[in-house]
Formats: sequence, C-alpha cells, structure tokens
Amino acid sequence: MPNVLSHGQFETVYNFLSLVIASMLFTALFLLVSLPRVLPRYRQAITVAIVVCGIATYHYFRIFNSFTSAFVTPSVGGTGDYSQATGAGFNEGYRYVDWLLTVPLLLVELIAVLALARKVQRHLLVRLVPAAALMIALGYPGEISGDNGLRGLFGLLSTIPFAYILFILFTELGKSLEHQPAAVRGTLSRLRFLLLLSWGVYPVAYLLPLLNLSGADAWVAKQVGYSLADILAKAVYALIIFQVAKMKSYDDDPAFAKVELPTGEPLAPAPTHA
Ligand SMILES: *C/C=C(C)/C=C/C=C(C)/C=C/C1=C(C)CCCC1(C)C
Repeated sequence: MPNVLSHGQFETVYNFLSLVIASMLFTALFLLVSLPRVLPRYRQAITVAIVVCGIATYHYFRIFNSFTSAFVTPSVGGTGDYSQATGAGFNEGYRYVDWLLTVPLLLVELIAVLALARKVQRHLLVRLVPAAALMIALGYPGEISGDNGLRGLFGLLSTIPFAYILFILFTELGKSLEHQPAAVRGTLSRLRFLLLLSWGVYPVAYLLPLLNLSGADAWVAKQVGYSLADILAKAVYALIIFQVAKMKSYDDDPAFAKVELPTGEPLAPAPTHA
C-alpha cells in the first residue's frame, strides 16, 4: 500500500469502488425480482448468483470504508494529495475473504444452470470447489507480503489450481456443453470465454506491483483491475447465467415461452415431442 496518493489517484479508486457497489447491489435486486421469469429448476442457479452479488456488495461497502479511512487529506474540498492516516490501514483481506466465498459459488452457479445429471454435477464440483478455495488461499500470503519474492512465489503456487480449474472447464465441462439445447450453446461458450477473460485479469493485476510501475500507480491499477474484473466475473456473468436460464426455460416448456415472450413466439423452434 502506497504512503501517498495524488488527488486523481484517490478519486479513481474511490469512483471504481463506488461503481462496483452499484453494479453488484442492483444486479442482485434485478435478479431477485426476476426469479419467477425462469422455470423452478433453474432458480437455484439464479439464487446463487444473487448470493454472490450480495456478498460482493457487502464486501465492497467494507472495502470502500476501509479505503476512505486509510487515506486522508488536509485540504478540504481541494485538490491536495492524500496520505496514509495514522492507525488505519487499507484492508486487502476483504477481497480475499470475498473471493474465498464467491469464487466456488460462481462455479456452482455455472454447474447449476446446466442442470446436468446429479452424478456429473458432483463429479465436477468435488474438483472445482476445492481447487478454487486453494487458489485464493495460496494467493493471500503473497498479496499481503511487501516482499516481491514472496509475492511471486505464492502467485506461482496459486496458478497451479487456477490452471487446473481452466483445464476442467475446457475438457470435462466441454463435453457436457454438447448436450445442452442448441439455442444456448453459443451463449454458454461466450459465458465460458467471459470467465476465462475476467478471471485472467486477477493474476495480471496481482503481478502489477512486480513490474516497474511506481508503487502508487501499480497499486491504483491493481485496485481498478480487481474492481473491473469483479463486475465482469460476478454481475455481467450473473446476467448471462440469467439469459441462459431463460432460454433453457423456453426450450423446456413452450407454454412458458408463450407467456414470457412479448411476441408469444419461442426463440428457437419448439422441440417436437412424440
Ligand atoms: C469474483 C472474484 C473472482 C472471480 C476472483 C477470481 C480470482 C482469481 C482467478 C485469482 C487468481 C490468482 C492467481 C491465479 C495467481 C495470483 C493470485 C490470485 C489469487 C490473484
């Protein structure tokens, strides 16, 4: 954590944290009121998405408060620098506690919306959930260490479960995607791509302090990176999960599609039942 932030650096972090609170809170509320718009069998996935955005909202309030009490400026309403307040540090731990809870849940969300056979779900989750928890737990000692060597070492260790998760998602889960209704296959591949893209931001943001950026710049870029990645990986991801749940609901039940869609026409040709 830097000793001094310029006025602009302070405002940048402040505004991004505020943006994340708004995105998470209102995505959770939107999904809450939209629950009846998917069939009951897909509501578990949406409920988990609401929980994820709710947990993130809570933690971003804590992060925001921690940030505003950690940096202070003597110039009221001015454009002066902000320096570290005595006795109040910025707590990066909130992010890791948040990830420890939300990252496994994001994987549960994905598996739930696929509505796979119970055995297949179990098979995937007993691999993905512990790997996700391990990835976050291994990242934390490096994150809070001021030592770049330790940062690099734990970053490397954390990348092992990360690679394992991606491997499962692109091999075993790939097979399951082939059995999904044709109408959602494209959306599901985009969802998996979003996951890859947004999750990939975290290790990059983590490594920024190791690059030759000045302390404060690297720290601000890291906060912005984590914040943007959180919006993509939780809120935007949740909205795509909701889209998939809706499309699968229409595909499963043409009568439901008739009630839900303004034109009364299903998105994809209704499945023909013998
Ligand atoms: C909503 C929060 C999400 C999706 C967080 C995801 C976090 C990661 C994928 C973090 C990965 C890391 C590495 C692969 C190495 C360096 C340490 C971490 C923890 C930043």
